[in-house]
Amino acid sequence: MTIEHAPLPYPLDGLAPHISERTMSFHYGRHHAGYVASVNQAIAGTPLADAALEEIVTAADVPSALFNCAAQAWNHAFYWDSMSPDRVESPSGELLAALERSFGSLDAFNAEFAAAAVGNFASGWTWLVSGDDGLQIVNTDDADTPLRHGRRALLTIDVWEHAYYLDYQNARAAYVDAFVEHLINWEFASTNYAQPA
Ligand code: MN3
Repeated sequence: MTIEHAPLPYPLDGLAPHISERTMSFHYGRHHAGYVASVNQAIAGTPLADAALEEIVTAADVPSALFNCAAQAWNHAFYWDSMSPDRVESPSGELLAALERSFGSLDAFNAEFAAAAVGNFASGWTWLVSGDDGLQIVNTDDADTPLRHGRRALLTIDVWEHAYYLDYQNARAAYVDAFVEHLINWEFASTNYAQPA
């Protein structure tokens, strides 16, 4: 069994003009595909050969090449699902209430999430996660992922330069604004929030 490079949940040009078809063809078609291929190469003939991707991410030594490619494979699939061409304006009632408890309001969350993503001084990721103490915004470096820290991810944005450089060059803030204003898939985040612990 091998790890699947799952199809995108929308066409390559589905997120345009906010994220171009060209960016998606490199990001999904080359970067993400490369991580998936590296995982499959690394697990072949090992005890993890038949494991699910989540198991590989949590079983891999950190740091290790296997962790890096497995976590990046998982993170990217989660990122594609975190966006939608059809703007889903707001979270479910339960998630909205949780966001209001933790951040004050949806607008305050949006501003705090954008500031964290712009300020993440790394090739990394910015996440909305849920845990025992409510909702939090978390930045991770490189391939690091909430899966490894026992936190449930609800939403993520990739802030590695390859995610935005073709469309926005060094203007990460413009990419982050487009994500927050036009691309967040609140239905996906709400479904993740509603899952039993
Ligand atoms: Mn990426």
